[in-house]
Amino acid sequence: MAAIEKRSREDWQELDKDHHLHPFTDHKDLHKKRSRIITRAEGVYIYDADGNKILDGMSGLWCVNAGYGRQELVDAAAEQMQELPYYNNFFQCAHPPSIELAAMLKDLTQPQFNRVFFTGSGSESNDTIVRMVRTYWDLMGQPERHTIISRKNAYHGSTVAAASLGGMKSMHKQSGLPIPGIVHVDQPYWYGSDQSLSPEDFGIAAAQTIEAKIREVGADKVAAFIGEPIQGAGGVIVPPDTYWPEVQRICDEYGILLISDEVITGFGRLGEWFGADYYGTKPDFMPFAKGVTSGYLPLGGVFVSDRVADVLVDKAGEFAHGYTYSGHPASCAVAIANLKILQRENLVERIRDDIGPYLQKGWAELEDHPLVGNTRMVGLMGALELVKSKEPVERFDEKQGVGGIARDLFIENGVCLRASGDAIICAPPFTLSHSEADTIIEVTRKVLDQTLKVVNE
Ligand code: PXG
Repeated sequence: MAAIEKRSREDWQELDKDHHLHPFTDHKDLHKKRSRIITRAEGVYIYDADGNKILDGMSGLWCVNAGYGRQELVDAAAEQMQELPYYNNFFQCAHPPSIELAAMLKDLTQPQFNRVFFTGSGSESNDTIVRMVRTYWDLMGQPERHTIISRKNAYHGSTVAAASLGGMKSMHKQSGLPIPGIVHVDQPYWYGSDQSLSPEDFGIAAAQTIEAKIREVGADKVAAFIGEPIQGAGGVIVPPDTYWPEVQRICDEYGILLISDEVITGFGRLGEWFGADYYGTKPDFMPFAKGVTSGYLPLGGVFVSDRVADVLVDKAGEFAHGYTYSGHPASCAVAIANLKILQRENLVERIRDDIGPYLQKGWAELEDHPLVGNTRMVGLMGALELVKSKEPVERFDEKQGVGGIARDLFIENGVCLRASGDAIICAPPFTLSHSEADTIIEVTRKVLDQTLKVVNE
């Protein structure tokens, strides 16, 4: 018997309204129009309860990288659940899926990474890192090295520590964050600057805000710097090429740990296995989640470099931290099957050499549209910014909600993209075909025309 009752769309919407609190949602606003009920998916398409077919240009929430309908992943979960649906990795136990996955992951990463700590999500991964970073410096005899530097507009998750690492003002405001010992510097957002510097000089200057913060806090008090290789939820902020090498130089010079948050960029989205590989950094930690299972089951984790792991193993005694679902067997089995798909179908190389450049070309051409101030895309991670005027850059009034208007028009036209303010974000599954890429570009052009009409009314 099916576990899920079959009801009409209206019945589901009613139950949803009465009983379900959603993440990142204005419920009063939602209840005026009701939820869009998604019932199934196949390939790069999702289907709603009315049978509408929508091209998912966001891979769910940046995670369904291998696409929907992968029977192999379903089988991996079912087989593992029959064999061992749950057991933990606490108290001197382990199970084959977590062991096999840990060993497999090590082969995909840079040589300093030989060990992984499993969690259930990206937020839990970043909470884990806050504790590991501070424990590491305690064990190194420098307990005053406590402060973690992050960036404005960063997104590192929604738990208390992860939201503190994040630089979203609206999140901080709602619950008295950040927690002590977390400070924020500028993001490397050249298009959002006054553009008085060249992108190259701006990249260096943005990185040097980290150095200024280190001096302000005191070099002996800074523990780590965290950044997403490309900021995702904050609007796909692609840093100038000069940025990450300068960040690496600063971290090296002051001996502070570098955390590359790979929750979105990990497992291929930029056409390299990790964002750190794309930008040539050598991080000490890499939190991951999402794409490791292509979102089929929840799983996260932290790659811990030898520099830190050796100290934790040798000196920490018991590291008193862990989650019931750290390395859940079914999630690990799905991750292994998913990574095998990425390898067998050469999906990461496909992004670098084929579908990435193909979609990037069409996306860049959208810049000729009167509403589009800027386009950017690396691998299959892109954004375009809707502006009132291009030269000089003039933004729409926030209250107009132009990004939201465009997002709703996208859905009406059968493509799901996400709005972050007035930036439209695109991060489709790695399996996107050329004709599906053409559809994204054609629909985007049409939606831009329609949005312009609404704005001019
Ligand atoms: N780090 C980064 C870089 C992320 O993008 C997290 C950590 C937290 O992961 P979990 O698994 O705890 O959600 C994320 C998550 C959006 C959106 O609207 C982005 C995320 C999550 C939900 C929505 O862009 N990123």
